[in-house]
Amino acid sequence: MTYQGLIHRYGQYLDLPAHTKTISLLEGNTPLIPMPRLSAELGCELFIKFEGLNPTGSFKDRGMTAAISEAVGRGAQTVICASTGNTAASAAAYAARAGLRSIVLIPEGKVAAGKLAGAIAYGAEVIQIQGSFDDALSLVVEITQKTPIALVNSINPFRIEGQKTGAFEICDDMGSAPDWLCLPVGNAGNITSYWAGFKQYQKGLPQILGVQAAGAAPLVLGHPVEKPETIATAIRIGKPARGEEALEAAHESNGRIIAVSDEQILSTQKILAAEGVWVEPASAAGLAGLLAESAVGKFEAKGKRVVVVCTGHGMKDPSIITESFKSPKIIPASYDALVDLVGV
Ligand code: AN7
Repeated sequence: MTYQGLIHRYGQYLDLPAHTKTISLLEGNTPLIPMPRLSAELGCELFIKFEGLNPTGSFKDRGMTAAISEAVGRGAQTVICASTGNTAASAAAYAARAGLRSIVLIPEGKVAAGKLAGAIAYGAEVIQIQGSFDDALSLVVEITQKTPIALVNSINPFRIEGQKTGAFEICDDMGSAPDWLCLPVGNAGNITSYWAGFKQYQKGLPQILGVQAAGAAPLVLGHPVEKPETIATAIRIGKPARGEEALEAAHESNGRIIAVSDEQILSTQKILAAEGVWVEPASAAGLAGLLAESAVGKFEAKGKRVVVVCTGHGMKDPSIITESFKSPKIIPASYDALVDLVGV
């Protein structure tokens, strides 16, 4: 039978109410890509779980199929979220599919072009907030407490249920859990979901390396960050809603949460692209963290199977690339000019 999406495949493992009415775009089922050159360099067996290949280009679709399916089944007519961009695009797509109105609040001027375009294309009402993601999240929490609008941020428990499927897929593909799982941490829904998923699936437990951007690293600093700043706008979050659970996941798994600089994030984005895997900046954070740990001898690589979750596609944030690279050269439409330039 052809693939029918995550609720169809893993619904029996997800704690969703009986009224849930499946809304799917055939999300999930993303590839676990072997990385032979990086494996050789690091001395471990490294795989990328490429979540950028979900229908709206990020891992958010795993949680959104569950959250929107529950919301529509309970009769919700409008959904809302705060977002650094990917949640907005995903909520907009699944709401459109379900025939719901969607409203998304984003921090003014801090959302990557591909995400904003997606949210608009799928028909969301996009509202820019003169403030941070954290300010936007407070607003959507308040409005959903006082009105029938449904909240689809990862505070919504069904988002976590759906996102557990990332862990299930990895276990199914590898036969058991890897030794390490590395991933970026922003609002901390994904790390919470993966840990819950691995615990539930009982195919072994990885150590978890959660990675924040240095300018937005509340879980490393141990306190909220009032004015988070990073080029990785997806994880430009100063007060993670599930911060406690993220710290618990790191602790219980005998792992840790660390921070990497924007320079490390951008150089790792290039390393991945040089392997044919183009991810958005935030999505390079997991590997950036692993490389940093390895460089200072804190990563015991030998014989280890490591999965790095790359959460969003590079096409989400094209300007990061075009701004930092020289524009393509321009020549006349002539063979001689081409041969001259190519130098053959
Ligand atoms: C590519 O879209 O918070 O720790 O509003 O887009 O579960 O928040 C996005 C987060 C990592 C962090 N990678 O995941 C949003 C939003 C990418 C992301 C994260 C996000 P969480």
